[in-house]
Amino acid sequence: MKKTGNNGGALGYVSVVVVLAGLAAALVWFGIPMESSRTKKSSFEPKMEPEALISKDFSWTNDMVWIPPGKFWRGSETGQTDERPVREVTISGFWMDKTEVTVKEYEAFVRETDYVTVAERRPNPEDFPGADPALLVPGSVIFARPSSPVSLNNHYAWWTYAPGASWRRPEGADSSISGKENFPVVHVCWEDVVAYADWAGKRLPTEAEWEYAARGGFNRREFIWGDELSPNQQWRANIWQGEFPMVNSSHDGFEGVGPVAAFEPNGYGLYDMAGNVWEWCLDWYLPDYYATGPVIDPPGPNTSYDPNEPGVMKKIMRGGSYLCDDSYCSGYRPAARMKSSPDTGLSHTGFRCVIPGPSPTQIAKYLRENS
Ligand SMILES: [Ca+2]
Ligand SMILES: [Ca+2]
Repeated sequence: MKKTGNNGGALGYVSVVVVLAGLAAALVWFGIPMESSRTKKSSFEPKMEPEALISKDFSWTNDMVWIPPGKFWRGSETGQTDERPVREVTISGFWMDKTEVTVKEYEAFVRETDYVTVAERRPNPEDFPGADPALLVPGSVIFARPSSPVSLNNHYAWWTYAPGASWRRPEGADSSISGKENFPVVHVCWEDVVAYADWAGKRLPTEAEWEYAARGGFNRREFIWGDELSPNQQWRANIWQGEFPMVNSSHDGFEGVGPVAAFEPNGYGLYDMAGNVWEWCLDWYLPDYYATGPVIDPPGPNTSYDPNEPGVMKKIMRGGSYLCDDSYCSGYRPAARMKSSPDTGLSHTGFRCVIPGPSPTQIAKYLRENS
């Protein structure tokens, strides 16, 4: 198992602002704001108390699994420096979506609310001083496999701004979601996923909750299924085989995003906690948070700092994607941390949600007393 330097981050350092600026000489970017004005500030307060759900039916539990309260060893001694120090962390129980949020689920939210995702909004010219307004069109960033060898240090070689790309057109203006209802929704930025979570009466998982759930009740394993990447030559997740970013041998059965739940679930019954698409978390990113943060239900820091891009606030995302391979990213390890600009949805980024309670025991008690 190779442990590379920080190059795995290049998959996550992409911001729509930076890519736009990198692509067109006409787009001269004089400073990256904390949050692009393409997004509006999104204050999220977890509002789901156990009592809030007691009066409703419990059919929502069908698509979620209960992650029991407990302790786990967070981080990795052998991974990146921001995965240390390894500390035992205590987590309260919560429900978690079994799968990444699907196109069908996101579509239901949009149909009911008329929500317009950030990728579908016209970029604000004030964010791009000096740019030709004609170039500022709605769109998103997609992976485009280079046709000749490229330096792994230059992620512009495989990320490109695609006008018209959005969750409805995941591969660009001419693509569609027809037949992909069971695929994870992508091209959703942090604001877009929080809007969905609010609508669904859920919230994003904290980074600690996400890792605890991903480990599936097993401690200190390299991967969520064990310590071998592909036991018996069997791939256990939709990741990248071949030579990133040019040769994708798709030995796991999927060249790009695949349908949710195509692989065996983890120990808690959660699907795709490794690979397929990255999953946004609630937390800001701080590289040294494990050394300084609390060890009981860590809520995440209240600020962000990424030494690789000091001017850009970053949110955590977890689990790796179909673009992660052993030599380059290995973001599918449960300990691997990734961060990305919250204003940017990408073709490999989605999410899933959690609900802190009530526990199955509380539900059973309620049903007993109210039947
Ligand atoms: Ca694959
Ligand atoms: Ca995933």
